[in-house]
Amino acid sequence: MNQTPLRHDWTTAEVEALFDLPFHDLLFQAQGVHRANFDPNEVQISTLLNIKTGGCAENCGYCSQSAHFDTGLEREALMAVEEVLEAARAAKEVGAGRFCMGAAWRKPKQQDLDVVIEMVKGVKALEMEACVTLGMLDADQVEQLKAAGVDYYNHNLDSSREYYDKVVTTRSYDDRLETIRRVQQAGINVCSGGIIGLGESRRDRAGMLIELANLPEHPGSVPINMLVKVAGTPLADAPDLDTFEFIRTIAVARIMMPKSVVRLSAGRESLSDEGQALCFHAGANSLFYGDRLLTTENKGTSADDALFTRLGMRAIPHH
Ligand code: SAM
Ligand code: DTB
Ligand code: SF4
Repeated sequence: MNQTPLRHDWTTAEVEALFDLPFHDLLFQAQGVHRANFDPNEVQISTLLNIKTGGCAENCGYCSQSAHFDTGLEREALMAVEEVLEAARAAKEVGAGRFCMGAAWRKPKQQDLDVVIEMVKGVKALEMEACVTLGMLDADQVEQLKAAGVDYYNHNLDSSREYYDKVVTTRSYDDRLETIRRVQQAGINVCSGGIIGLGESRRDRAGMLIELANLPEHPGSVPINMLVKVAGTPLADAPDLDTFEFIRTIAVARIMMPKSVVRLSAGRESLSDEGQALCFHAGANSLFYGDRLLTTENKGTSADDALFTRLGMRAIPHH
């Protein structure tokens, strides 16, 4: 296989030039990078579970779970360990290699972290990869998660530094980067990406990908979410995003971070099968498998299986 050099010095002009390419030139380049680094007919599948729902202190303008907006979502306490492990077993049964647990917290409290650690240990005992997303972490919390065997920590940058305070004001971009750095330094794989369709510009999309690629290490997983518009949130009426722009973003992420797994994440409900196929062609090679994301609907597993068959793709537990 070709060794694509990993770069951490992308400039805005270069990345904007990628976005500006004719669509097929961009996809051709992305597919070339993809093939040099991955089997293009394989897709990794992860299953997601919201282990603690709603009531979050942060004000992320897209989120159904923020306590700042009335989205009609009912708050739920942290789930019981056994209930979570039952869901993990079911996910393993359908072939998921990674079990991702999300909690609507700004930062976990110690008593809650103790419970999450039991969940992580239980998932590891099933021989699955364990991923958690719990908000910001201090160094001690990162160490506890590392010791429990967490494989991935999800913490998205979500947008560019410049656009960030249009979306959330209860934390800063640097808070976000700091947690990511701590996680990386502890040797936990980072899963970090963002949301497209927040009303940001192409320059913001480029800026976000540059921040991700210019981290000391490229995140192992890069989830690219399309905004799911949630009634009651400030972004409920965000302008519709051109699907081609979403696909372009995946392609540019693939070119910039050639060895990272790029996950076609939220928003698949509003993509056609053809749209999803173009996302795979652009270099996406992972998705969330299951009927729900955290609080919103996802494509069902039988629809995904049918699509994989039609495209001659294989679902694999991990890369
Ligand atoms: N509270 C933690 C945090 O913010 O890091 C973990 C859970 S949070 C819901 C995880 C990610 O889900 C967010 O960073 C965002 O990228 C994504 N997300 C949340 N709501 C979304 C929506 N309506 N549309 C698309 N992505 C969304
Ligand atoms: C990520 O980037 N996307 C996932 C996962 N990481 C945690 C979450 C998507 C959430 C979509 C909105 C919802 O279901 O509430
Ligand atoms: Fe809370 Fe995460 Fe939702 Fe922001 S995205 S409101 S931090 S659950």
